[in-house]
Amino acid sequence: MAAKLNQLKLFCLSLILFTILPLKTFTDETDLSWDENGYIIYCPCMGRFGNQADHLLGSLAFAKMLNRTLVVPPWIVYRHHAPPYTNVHVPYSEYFQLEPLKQYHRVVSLENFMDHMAPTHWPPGRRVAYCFESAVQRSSDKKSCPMKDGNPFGPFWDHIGVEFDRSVPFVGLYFSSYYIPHWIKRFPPEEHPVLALAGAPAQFPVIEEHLGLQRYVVWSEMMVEDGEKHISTLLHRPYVGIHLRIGSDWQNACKMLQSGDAGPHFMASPQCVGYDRQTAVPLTMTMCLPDLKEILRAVKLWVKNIKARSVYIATDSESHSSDIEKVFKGKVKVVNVKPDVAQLDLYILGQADHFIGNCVSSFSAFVKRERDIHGKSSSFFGMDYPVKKKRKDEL
Ligand code: GFB
Repeated sequence: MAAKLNQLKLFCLSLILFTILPLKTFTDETDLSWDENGYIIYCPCMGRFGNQADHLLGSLAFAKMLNRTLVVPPWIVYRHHAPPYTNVHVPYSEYFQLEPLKQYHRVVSLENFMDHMAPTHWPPGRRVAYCFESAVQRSSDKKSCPMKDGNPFGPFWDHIGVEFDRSVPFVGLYFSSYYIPHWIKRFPPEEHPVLALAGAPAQFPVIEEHLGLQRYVVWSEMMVEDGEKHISTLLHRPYVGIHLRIGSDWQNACKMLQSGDAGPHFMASPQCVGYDRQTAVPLTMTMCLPDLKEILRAVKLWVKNIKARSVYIATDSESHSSDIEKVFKGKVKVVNVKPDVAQLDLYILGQADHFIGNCVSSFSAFVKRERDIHGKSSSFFGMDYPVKKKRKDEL
């Protein structure tokens, strides 16, 4: 009997060793074997999280069109007001899973690329920078791509220990699908295996065609665990999630609307005014910078609409939580966490039963895209007005 049991154990062990483990190794090797079609590596050097996320979607699409592997950069987090008082480079996989991106296109994390591929295939001495000719003109020596000029450019490449050996400027090439044949002709992978770019090969905000790529941006297990813990301990469903982008940097940005310097397309605004400039609805100051009256109006409307029992406030500055509490006379729980990691706010907003965002903010846009993918309802401050009650004779 004991001998039979041992035989069975041996059989199970061999099954694991010869079938499951090789599969795992295969996955890892595929990730780390050199792609002859070449790579795209870039610095997510424009804006903060929402801007970087928009750029990631466009870059993914660009890499797929060029049939090159995308080297997924870390998130650049600007921690200048709190320790460590500098830029922090957070690996993509800390907030999101890398695997789901691969359902769309070949990717490798920057960390893996530098540790396992760069030493052999992109070693010091062979590191070429690619940039627009106009950027070269702006550089101090007027000869090379200004890959490391200023913050966050310098610290980004420094943190992975990259110095560039030479520059290849280009003209007449842009990042839209129209130019793909030109890119392929100009930079064949045999001669240009790694296209290292100073910024994302993408437009901001993300173009309408690429909004759906958000489905491949899937939260990491750690973020889900943390987010769900906060939701279950602090909130009662249904809950309305709101994003208040009202801090001083934002007030300054919205002033451009007052001065008439911005059209309807201002930062992330195509998400609510429409992507077509010809038909875009006007962008108002209340949409960019809702005042307390507008905040209370929208929250009241949506709490009533979905019979919410809680309101979750994500904010870049003031929460207005006591004003909101007063409106509901203690009948609705109002929660504001002010997390150290902004992505926790994003997660909780993404899971809300209704979301009210800021149309102009790419932080809100991230939430809106994610909710659209999952068929969840969203609205924007300054846009949805209470539906007029129909008179009885209209019914
Ligand atoms: O995400 P983001 O690019 O959106 O940048 P915008 C705003 C940053 O502010 C976020 C913090 O990444 C967060 O770090 N932040 C904003 C918040 N709202 C919240 C919030 O509700 N909760 C938490 N925890 N943090 C652009 C910037 O911002 O605005 C540009 O990327 C520039 O650099 C421009 O400042 C004016 O599109 O709103």
